[in-house]
Amino acid sequence: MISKKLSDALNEQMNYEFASAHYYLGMAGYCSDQGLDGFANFFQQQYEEELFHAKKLYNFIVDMDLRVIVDGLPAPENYFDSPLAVFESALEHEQSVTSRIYNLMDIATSEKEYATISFLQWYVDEQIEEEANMKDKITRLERIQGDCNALYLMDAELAQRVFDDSNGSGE
Ligand code: OFO
Repeated sequence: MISKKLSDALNEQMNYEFASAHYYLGMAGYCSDQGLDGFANFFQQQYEEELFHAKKLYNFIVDMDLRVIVDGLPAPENYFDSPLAVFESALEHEQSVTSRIYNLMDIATSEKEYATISFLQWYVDEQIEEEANMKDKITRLERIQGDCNALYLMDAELAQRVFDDSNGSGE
């Protein structure tokens, strides 16, 4: 029987994933406003990916016969100083998600809830890709600096990103 503490923590993470989607939509809006439609697409696909993460948690909570409790969404950031600042903020956000997943895993492990541990392992693995993806964009933007041609080439590349909901990946 899953404890109330673990059930609450799973709901909290589900709500955090919905908030993450909202957060990335704010970034997409900023990028569109800057004329960077490829960057905007990257964050729109990230929005879809976060909804997938949230709904995966929703389904698990239901499957475990627990109660889903949907919370309100905090207002996301809508203004940034540059595309680099957007990705720095995204990386910081993903690092906070990783730490939350680890805390959740600690609770499940301490309660010997093996089904939840197995379920959460997917998120542990996913966070490696989430952080690496943001770090890669930061490295490239630091190299680009004020080079507009390189920025638009990167924009064209990011326009190709498509979220694949068959496996939850959007590389
Ligand atoms: Fe759901 O991993 Fe990003 O936030």
